[in-house]
Amino acid sequence: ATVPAVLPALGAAGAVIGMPHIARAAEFDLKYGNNLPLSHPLNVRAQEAAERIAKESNGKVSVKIFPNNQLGGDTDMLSQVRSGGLTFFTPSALVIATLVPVAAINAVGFAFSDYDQVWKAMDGKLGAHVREAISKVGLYAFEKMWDNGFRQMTSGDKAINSAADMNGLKIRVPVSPLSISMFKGLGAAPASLQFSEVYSSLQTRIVDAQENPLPIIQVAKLYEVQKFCSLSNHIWDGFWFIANGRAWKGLPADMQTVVATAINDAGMAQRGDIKALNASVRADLESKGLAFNQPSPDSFRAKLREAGFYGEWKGRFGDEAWGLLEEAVGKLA
Ligand code: X2X
Repeated sequence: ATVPAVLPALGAAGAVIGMPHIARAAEFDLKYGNNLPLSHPLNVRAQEAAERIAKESNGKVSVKIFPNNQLGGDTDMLSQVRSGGLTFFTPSALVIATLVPVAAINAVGFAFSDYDQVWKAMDGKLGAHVREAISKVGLYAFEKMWDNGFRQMTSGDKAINSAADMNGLKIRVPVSPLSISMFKGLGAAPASLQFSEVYSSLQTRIVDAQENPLPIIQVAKLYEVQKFCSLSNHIWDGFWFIANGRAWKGLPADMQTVVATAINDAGMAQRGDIKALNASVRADLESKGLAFNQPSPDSFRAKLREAGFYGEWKGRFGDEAWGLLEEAVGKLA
């Protein structure tokens, strides 16, 4: 190779004229971990947000995504985002509640009846109350919650038509005190397992049932290891997009704006994706062999009341949060 006798002149921005553009290392290398397969709308929209952030920050901020429990399960990622090993994480409200108990308030059984109620509450006073509680443990929660969906039950041996069918049912639930309490109240035998273990625990029959929104049942292929799906709509669940507090404060204000705008906009688009999927995914799952039924919520609600579920959780969440929930959905207990 020949060495040029005269080095090319440096341009104003420091780029070498006549040389191919060499990507500079970002000033802020941020890591985002989550528990869902790449094909889930959460990952599709997060990838778009990462590209927008790179562009609008002129390459200063880079967000690298670790999907599908690559960095460990929810419990591991929650401790990583607290320590700063991870910058961003999207725990379900059920899961971040192990750290911030009031965050599970949206998951009270059969509280929300539709998405109008959900977004009015979570984009309004109830969501603000939870974000405030999240900030007290050194985490920053972006304004717009992302959608997981209304949770439905699947089972392997028999369809769940009423609360009576849940007696003794071994059902996997997330690592969430509220989920355990609710399914015990329904007479089932719930087991907390991280999402990374759900498919194999159903396959090996450690548990016989699980509960998740339809888009997750689809992308995680749970129809391969379950036969029945009961459209119970028992919990509305969403993901809080959270950041390590120190890392967040370490970003200059203009970069915070770029990141927050991209993430909140992506969250809004992701809500639309789940809405569209909700309309189409049942037919797809039926074609894959899952048998659907739609039980009335009455027997489930009655069983939960009888078990003292609502009274207990009103006490645990406190009057202020419970009042905000009831403002959104009507009287519960
Ligand atoms: O673990 C689950 O079931 C999931 C994917 O819905 C949550 O993140 C709570």
